Amino acid sequence: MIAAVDLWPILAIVVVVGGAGTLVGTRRRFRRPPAPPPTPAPLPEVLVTELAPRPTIAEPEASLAQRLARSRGVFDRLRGLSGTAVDAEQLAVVEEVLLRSDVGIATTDAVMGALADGAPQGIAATVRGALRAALVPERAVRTTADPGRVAVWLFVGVNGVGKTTTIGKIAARETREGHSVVLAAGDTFRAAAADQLAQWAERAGADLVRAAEGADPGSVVHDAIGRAASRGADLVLADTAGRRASSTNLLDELAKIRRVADRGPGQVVETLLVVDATTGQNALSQAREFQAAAAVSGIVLTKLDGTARGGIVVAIERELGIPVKFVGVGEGPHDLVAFDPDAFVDSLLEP
Ligand SMILES: Nc1nc2c(ncn2[C@@H]2O[C@H](COP(=O)(O)OP(=O)(O)OP(=O)(O)O)[C@@H](O)[C@H]2O)c(=O)[nH]1
Ligand SMILES: [Mg+2]
Repeated sequence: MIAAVDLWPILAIVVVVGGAGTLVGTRRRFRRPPAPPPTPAPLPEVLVTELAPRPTIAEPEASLAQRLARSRGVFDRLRGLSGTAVDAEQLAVVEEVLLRSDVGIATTDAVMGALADGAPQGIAATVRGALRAALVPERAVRTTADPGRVAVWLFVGVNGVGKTTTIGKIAARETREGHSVVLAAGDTFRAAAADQLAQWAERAGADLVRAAEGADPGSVVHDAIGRAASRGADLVLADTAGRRASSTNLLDELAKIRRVADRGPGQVVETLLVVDATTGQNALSQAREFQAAAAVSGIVLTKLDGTARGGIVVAIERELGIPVKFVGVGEGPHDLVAFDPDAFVDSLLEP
């Protein structure tokens, strides 16, 4: 009782002070002029997206032969040929199949030459051997740079061939293997290109360096390399625009990006030309043009799932000597295959 009475003065002070506080707060609230709209902070030259947590992606189930079903379909008649003595009718079938599959005239002639003396192992096996011989022997993919430098892969190619999608797939593949990857949104030609790459970065759990539309692509790549170096990341994958006023401008721009990427800590260890297999011989002429100007170290042949002309792989390798390093077989993160010539030829010719 005595204790309760003693507390009264303290309670009274608390009530008075609290009430006054509320009153002041209320009056302030009523008096405050409407707040001016916040001025947006200026965008930094280069925006950086933090590393996203790595999602789990289900493994694909389809075999290469299933993914290349259309191209394999063209070889149905050839696989059906039997016997070891090759007659004129069979030769005509082989020739037609090879030309339809887009392996090119030079390879078709080479295969016909191989069949001229008969096919002791069978026609399909002989064709298999001749196609295999037309493919380049060396196709190592370099993922590491010299000590103290950052490995950069530069992706080049005309618009719509699948550069950004391929970068997304490779980022997913690399992060799955425990590597840290920085994506450089070097296609500053349109804002949507960086948004598309940002989606892939999130999906793959990769870092992204991007800039506003119209920014200098070289500076984006430069900043991505700086970021990779400071974080000790394993690989920078640099996207580039497929569009410019002319192909000369496009190739000049790529040369500039390459110079920047190959300076300081950066080292371009792969320049991958992305070409769309569904464009057939057009892919070949693009490869020829870029090869001369962009020091291409390998080709990514996309959309092989969507064409019956898978033989274009052989045409590119035989006629240009550039190794196909990856093939795209769909639009998902798993739909990229490191090109294996034996598996490829088998997928067309094995029973
Ligand atoms: N079926 C199939 N579609 C693919 C493959 N690779 C890419 N694509 C699709 O092709 C379209 C173009 O791909 P992008 O990656 O945007 O091409 P890009 O070269 O970056 O194009 P630009 O940015 O305009 O230069 C998209 O719809 C992709 O999903 C593939 O291997 N198979
Ligand atoms: Mg793109």
